[in-house]
Amino acid sequence: MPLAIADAQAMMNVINAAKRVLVICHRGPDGDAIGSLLGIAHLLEQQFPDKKISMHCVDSMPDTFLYLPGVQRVTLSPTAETGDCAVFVDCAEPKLTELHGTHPQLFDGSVPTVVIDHHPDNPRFGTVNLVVPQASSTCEIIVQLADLLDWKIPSDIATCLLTGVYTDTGGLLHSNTTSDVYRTVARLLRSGARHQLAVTAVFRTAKLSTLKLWGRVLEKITVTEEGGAVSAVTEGDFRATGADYSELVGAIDYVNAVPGMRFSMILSERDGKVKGSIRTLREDVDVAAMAGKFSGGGHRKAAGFALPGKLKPEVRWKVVDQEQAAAPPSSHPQSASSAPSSYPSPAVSHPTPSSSPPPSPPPRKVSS
Ligand SMILES: [Mn+2]
Repeated sequence: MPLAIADAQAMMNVINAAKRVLVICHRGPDGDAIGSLLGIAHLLEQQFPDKKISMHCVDSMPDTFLYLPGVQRVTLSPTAETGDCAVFVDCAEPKLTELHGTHPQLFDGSVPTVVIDHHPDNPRFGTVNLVVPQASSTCEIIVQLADLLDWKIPSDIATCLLTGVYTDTGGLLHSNTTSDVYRTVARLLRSGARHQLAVTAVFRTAKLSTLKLWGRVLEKITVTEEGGAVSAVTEGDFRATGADYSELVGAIDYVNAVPGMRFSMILSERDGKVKGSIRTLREDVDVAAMAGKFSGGGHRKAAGFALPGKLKPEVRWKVVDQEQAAAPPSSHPQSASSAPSSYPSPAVSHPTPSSSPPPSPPPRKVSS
């Protein structure tokens, strides 16, 4: 269901009644969070020149997005005053802002708020909620909003909004890339969005440390008996490559590219925990259920978990008799078909979290 004009008008009533507008996105901001933060803030400045519009995020902006016009104006936590209103973008729930503890007035109804989001499980925590689960991204909703209200989208704002559509659809490759997404992209390009700027920064730029870390991930891929492509990175890998944890994001797509797998997984060690990211391309595999076994969660095709512990690599050797070793190649990718017939066939198991079962960690959802 597209955005309703009544919702757009309800948002206008909140903004009209306020002196200042605090626009807020979630912690650990991605392209959609930052694109929608800048996009709606700039649109509001254009439409309400007499109001003070400020942009906030508890985390600083990642280098990848420093090309976005106006990004340097984003500041950390806001100071909420009487007469303010707040607009939350791309926030699936209050705690993702990290302001729920420090700024209760933004969540208890004292300050009127507008929530613009596309996450289906958004609890609609605003005074006015523009929640459109069918939208690929929050930026796509903001384009709809601007068109409903007959607001112009100048080139700089179009570049911000296009960035969010690109990043949340993985460069128009994910299954959420509907015909509406293509229409939105065409509309933004007509408005002068600088798409090569976005493509180069988001999809064609990687730090040396990131490439080195990904090299380790790719080198260590093993195929498990259950049909999983699994890799793992240790604290030592992070130290040796100089990469931080955030640089692992995206590597899973390469592990997931091994043909014929039921699922793919990257295990990573961080701060005494082992984090797992799981993906699948198959309809008949539910990785959220797999992650659930380790107190994690997520979606059917992308999920994750975190367990206390460390990674312990393990090598398994299997002794087979001559007849078996000489048998024609089986369908199993680890069969020793090319080994001389009298050799034992090596089967390398994937590294597994080596800790004893954790003292039942509280159920949590690990974003994937
Ligand atoms: Mn989003």
